[in-house]
Amino acid sequence: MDVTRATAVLDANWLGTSTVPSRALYPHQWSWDSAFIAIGLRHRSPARARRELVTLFSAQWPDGRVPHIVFDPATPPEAYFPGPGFWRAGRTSGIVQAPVHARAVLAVHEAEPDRAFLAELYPKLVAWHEYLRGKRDFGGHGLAAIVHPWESGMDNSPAWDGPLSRVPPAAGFVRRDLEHGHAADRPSDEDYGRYVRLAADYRDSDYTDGGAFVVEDPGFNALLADAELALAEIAERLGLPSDAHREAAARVAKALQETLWHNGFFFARDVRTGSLTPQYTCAGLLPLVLPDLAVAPALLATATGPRFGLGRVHGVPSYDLTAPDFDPGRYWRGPSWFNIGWLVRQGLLHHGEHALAERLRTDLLETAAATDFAEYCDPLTGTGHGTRSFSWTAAVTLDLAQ
Ligand code: 9WN
Repeated sequence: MDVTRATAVLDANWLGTSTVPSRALYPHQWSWDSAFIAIGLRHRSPARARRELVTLFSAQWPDGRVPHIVFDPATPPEAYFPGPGFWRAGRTSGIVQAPVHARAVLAVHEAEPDRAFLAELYPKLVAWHEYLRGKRDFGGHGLAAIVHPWESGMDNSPAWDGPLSRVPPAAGFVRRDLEHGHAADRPSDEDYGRYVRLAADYRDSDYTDGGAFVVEDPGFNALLADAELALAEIAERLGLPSDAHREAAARVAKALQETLWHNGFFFARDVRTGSLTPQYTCAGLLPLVLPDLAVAPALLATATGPRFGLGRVHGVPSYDLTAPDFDPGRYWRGPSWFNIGWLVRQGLLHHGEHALAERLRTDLLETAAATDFAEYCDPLTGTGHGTRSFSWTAAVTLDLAQ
């Protein structure tokens, strides 16, 4: 029943060669959304899941970056801001999102083996990871830096408040998101002004220089290390050498540990000041996806403690439940997101926490169905927030229902 409804959500959001996260709020293809969508879709239509990823990588830039948005030419430009006219980068945006794609490609192949698909995507994934580990190593010690909060996928995370405070907000633009979402569930106007300023500055540097916001995010880098491990498996399935990928994964994981681990948690680092941002956010839990994480017991203690309440709340809160500015309904400043729940569950399975993983799985399935596949939910009550019929919430349902 829930599987039927989740499938219907993905069918309704399918554009013909890719899936929109949401018809009204996000009417184009988004990078990390497509990876989660493919992970769910593979159970209903492996062919469509392959197409989703092939379409995304058809928009890869010559320097290897995979853009965070691929614009749908049939959608009016005013439907989403900032649109193609703002980015001036052809049919894409110019920033990136977290590299969950190798994991998705491998998962899709496992659902229905297809050597041609793997062979087509492998060199593209290699170029993508090389871009991140090379050109994005602004800090110079082996971590990929993000240059915009949108790149983290956790736009208004409290961890960005410090670095963002250096960015003067832009004015003179119209927020399209507020036509489809409640203002209380979305980032503030001031934050939006800063996002627009940063994106314009990056665009004006021809998408090369980091500006005022250059941050090493533990979530982004944990997913990069995991992606290299997935790429090693893809190489092995193709009969190619895989050592370089495993070594790359180990280097990123080591840098993560040495640079971002502090007092039992992973924090983001502001490259411009050299300091760790002090907020406990769900990005700091994502290193749990790495099977060889020596600090997993300490991190699990934080995950199950009062700050995240894992097992006693709905999903995985995006922000510290004990922080004075925790907000259960506002975007990445408190609510639980279903893709993060899916990733943390993978981590729990890696580290032998089977009972907790099962509790999380059941809760994610129930909450997704009860909220009509909401974009995010209140961790304390399970009430849905944001848009409904959200693609990755439906996709995560399809995968967890297996
Ligand atoms: C900006 C599409 C995307 C997700 C992000 C989420 C939100 C966009 C926005 O929607 O960001 O990229 O307009 O707010 O934060 O994680 O990929 O679903």
